[in-house]
Amino acid sequence: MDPHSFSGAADRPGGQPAQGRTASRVLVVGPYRRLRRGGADLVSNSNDAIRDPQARLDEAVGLARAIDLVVVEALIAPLSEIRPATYLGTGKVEEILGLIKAHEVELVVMDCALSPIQQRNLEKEWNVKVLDRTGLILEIFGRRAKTREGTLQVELAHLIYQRSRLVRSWTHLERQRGGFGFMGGPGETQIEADRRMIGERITRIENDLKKVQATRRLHRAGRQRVPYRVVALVGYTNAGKSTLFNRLTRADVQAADMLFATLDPTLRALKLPHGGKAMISDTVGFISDLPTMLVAAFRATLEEVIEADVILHVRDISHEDAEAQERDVDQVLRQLNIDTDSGHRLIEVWNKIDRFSPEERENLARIAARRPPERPCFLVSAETGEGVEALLEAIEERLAATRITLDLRVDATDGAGISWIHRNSEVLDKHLNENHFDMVIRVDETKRDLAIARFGAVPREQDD
Ligand SMILES: Nc1nc2c(ncn2[C@@H]2O[C@H](COP(=O)(O)OP(=O)(O)OP(=O)(O)O)[C@@H](O)[C@H]2O)c(=O)[nH]1
Ligand SMILES: [Mg+2]
Repeated sequence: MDPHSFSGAADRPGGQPAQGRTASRVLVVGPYRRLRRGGADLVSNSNDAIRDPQARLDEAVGLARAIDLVVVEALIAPLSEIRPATYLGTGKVEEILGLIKAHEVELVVMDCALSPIQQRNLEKEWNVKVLDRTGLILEIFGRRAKTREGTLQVELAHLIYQRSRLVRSWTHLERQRGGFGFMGGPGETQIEADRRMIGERITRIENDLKKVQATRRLHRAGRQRVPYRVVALVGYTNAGKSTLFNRLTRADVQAADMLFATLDPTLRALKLPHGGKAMISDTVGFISDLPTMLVAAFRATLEEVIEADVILHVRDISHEDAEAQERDVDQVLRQLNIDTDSGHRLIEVWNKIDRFSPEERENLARIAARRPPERPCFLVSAETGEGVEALLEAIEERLAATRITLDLRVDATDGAGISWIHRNSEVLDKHLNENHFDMVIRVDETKRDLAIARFGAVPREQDD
């Protein structure tokens, strides 16, 4: 059975076929809390980033469209408080019921995180399937995954989500929809069996994942022996990472005006202006309120980012929510234990500057110039190529600067230590003196403290 199938609309009239499936008619609801700031209506997400409610709703509509749902109506439902039973107040629930009937809606997307009980109650009230933001994002990822690892990771996230939502309350929705996707909830009698089955599948997938990841780690180890540096692209979905990736490598990965166009990581060679070489990786985009289970499931894929020498944070600087998006990306990076404050690995790329007038660009350039040197940013247009050369120069400079030369002494019998050194550094010089080696090594800044802690290594002067 297709684990990501959803079949809520398969037998209903009015849906349009899309890629062999029947597209559901969808109503998108943005139940946003009101925040009054400076006279304007704004909303906040779990990250307390302030957003324009319409932009937030547009994003939710974009997410629904990303899996070919037909959005027949989208509305903001301003909230003063969250109701435990139905999330929305009774009046809103009634009003939406009217819309559902009028537009023959088959699925409601609630752009928030619903508890299983709230989801069930709303489904009962409206007699249609209800999907929350997490569910929708999981559904998209399910459609996008192409590699074996990507598929397994998404499936794992799905199962963990499903397990968390198995409650004894689904009597109204039988297994009629079938499928393993969470768009059809299990019937009550099925719960115990489902829980056991999900548990078993989780174990099996975790084992499969370990195998796939072990293979990938071998490849990476092979690459590290040739000490290639890695540049990783991160950023909000649709910021232009793949477009920049293509521009930098002359590759041809899919870039599209679509949320989560990229899911599986791609790695290519990157030639730098002064003969330097690195690998560059394009990865999945982030989004506001990205389910933590997805970040966890993708952790291994994001290893390229975690271990990268330079991280390019690509931002759509022309987006009205650019600041909120930046905070969301920072939050995910922190979840991956990437220090966003010290910034010695991070370069911000302010993309899509072609959308600005010359005056606006000058203004942006002034703001950029005022940033502290350890938090640099570059104005580029991945589309036209403007500013890309300067960015490449900066990457090369950064890669050179992060290599540090160290002197150290290691016991000749310390096999593990010597092997660590060879794996993690360039050995410039090595002498056997009685029972120890004196070595001169060059390491990335990220490995410096480890080398000092483990071997008492001493950094050389910078001009060495
Ligand atoms: N005007 C303009 N549009 C751009 C620029 N860079 C990217 N775009 C457009 O922005 C959209 C998203 O670009 P992608 O490169 O797919 O974005 P991404 O960050 O890879 O997105 P995901 O893979 O979905 O996370 C596409 O329609 C691009 O053509 C730019 O510099 N200027
Ligand atoms: Mg992409």
